[in-house]
Amino acid sequence: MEDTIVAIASPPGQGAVAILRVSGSESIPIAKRVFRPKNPQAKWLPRAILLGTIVNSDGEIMDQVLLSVFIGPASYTGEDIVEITCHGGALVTQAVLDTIISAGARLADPGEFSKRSFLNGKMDLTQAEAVMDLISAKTTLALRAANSQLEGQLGNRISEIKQSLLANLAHIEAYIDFPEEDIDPEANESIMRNLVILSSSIGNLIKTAEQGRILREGLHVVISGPPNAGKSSLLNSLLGYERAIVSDLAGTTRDTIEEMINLKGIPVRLTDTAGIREVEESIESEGVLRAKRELNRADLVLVVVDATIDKKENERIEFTSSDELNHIKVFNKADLGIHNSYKREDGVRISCLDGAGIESLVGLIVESCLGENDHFSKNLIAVNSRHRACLENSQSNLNNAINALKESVEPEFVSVDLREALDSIGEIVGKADVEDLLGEIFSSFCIGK
Ligand SMILES: Nc1nc2c(ncn2[C@@H]2O[C@H](COP(=O)(O)OP(=O)(O)OP(=O)(O)O)[C@@H](O)[C@H]2O)c(=O)[nH]1
Ligand SMILES: [Mg+2]
Repeated sequence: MEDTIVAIASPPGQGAVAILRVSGSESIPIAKRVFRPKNPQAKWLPRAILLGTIVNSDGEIMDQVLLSVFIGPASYTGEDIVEITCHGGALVTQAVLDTIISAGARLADPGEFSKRSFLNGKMDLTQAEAVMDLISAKTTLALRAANSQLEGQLGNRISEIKQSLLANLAHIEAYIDFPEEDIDPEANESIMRNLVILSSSIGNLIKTAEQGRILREGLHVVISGPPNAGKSSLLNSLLGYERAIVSDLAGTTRDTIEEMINLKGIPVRLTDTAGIREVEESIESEGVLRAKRELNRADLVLVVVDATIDKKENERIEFTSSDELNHIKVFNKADLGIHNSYKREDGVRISCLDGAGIESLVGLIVESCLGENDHFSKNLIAVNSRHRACLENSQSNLNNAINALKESVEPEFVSVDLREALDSIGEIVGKADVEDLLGEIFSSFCIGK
């Protein structure tokens, strides 16, 4: 925290401009060593933007730049920050960076700016994590969830739970401190009720973890089925361009093909696979193996069949195991007419040729991941796996406390459970002394953030 750090904050490569960030107590003295303002009278006031040149120790001009001044604590990290906007060539950016390092700054670690922001109390851990979610968001829904977390929605909910836990813990501890007072059975009842409510609020947050995973990593949808059913055609239809080779030869697709798409705000990892059948030929049989392996990793399987063929015929072409998987049955080639054997079957009738039914299929895919849970669309909270582990830990301690109260166990034991519940909740928004945890979170950030 004592070092003044510097990093290129814009992506690598060539662009109109690039941004370098310097943060720490020495950032202004360091900048003054390398920056020659065009107007020598220009003042280094908070939020001032100065025009000038960056000059190395030999007096050589590296670039003409704009320099923005932020005086702590009113800055991203809470420290003094200087942001330098230089021309966006790879070489010039590196030259400016080297000049600043020679003048006394150290190259920042990944996420070090955000880590400082957290350590200086500018944001809690959930907000710091939201910065990374925001940067990597693939769809508008993911972006909205990240923004709501950055605004502090999750942090606020956690604080409310923390406050309430603390208040109930204080009651319990009062009994420990004043053992001569008898436990008022009514107060006991009310504490128990409060704890039950808290446990269910935590449960509601845990329920958002699945959506959190989908928004961050994407829903993994695998297209599977017998050869020639139109699986690759469906991939292309959903993507909107001819990504996979389509042909009337059975066994066209061999390797799995994966593409990321945005279905109504849900990021979806869509995988096309080889048609499943018994084959001798080694390349195709490897494809079939891969296709089967992919099924085990799927969140949702689209089981595509050519519905112009008799159902018995399709089933003869060995396609099993779909019943145990989360799946949607898709009857393709509806433009040619559906075979009688499919008339009464549940599933979506589509045609990749004329696009019929594709919208309904998209609707079903989206519903399968947001379906019963309107919790998400209301408040856009979607916890990540770290939050989930803390929440589960907290809830199980809380439930122990509730059971202990029911069985009128000594208040000391109840208090221990509640303290542990409180610790796990506290870990979500962060305690500045958990170095390991911080290292783990911030190391996944990019340099300069
Ligand atoms: N009429 C009609 N033909 C379709 C439709 N969808 C696909 N086809 C045709 O069906 C044939 C097979 O399509 P593909 O998309 O290659 O089928 P696949 O399931 O990927 O086949 P494999 O990769 O061999 O397993 C092609 O000739 C497509 O043009 C459809 O909705 N209607
Ligand atoms: Mg194919």
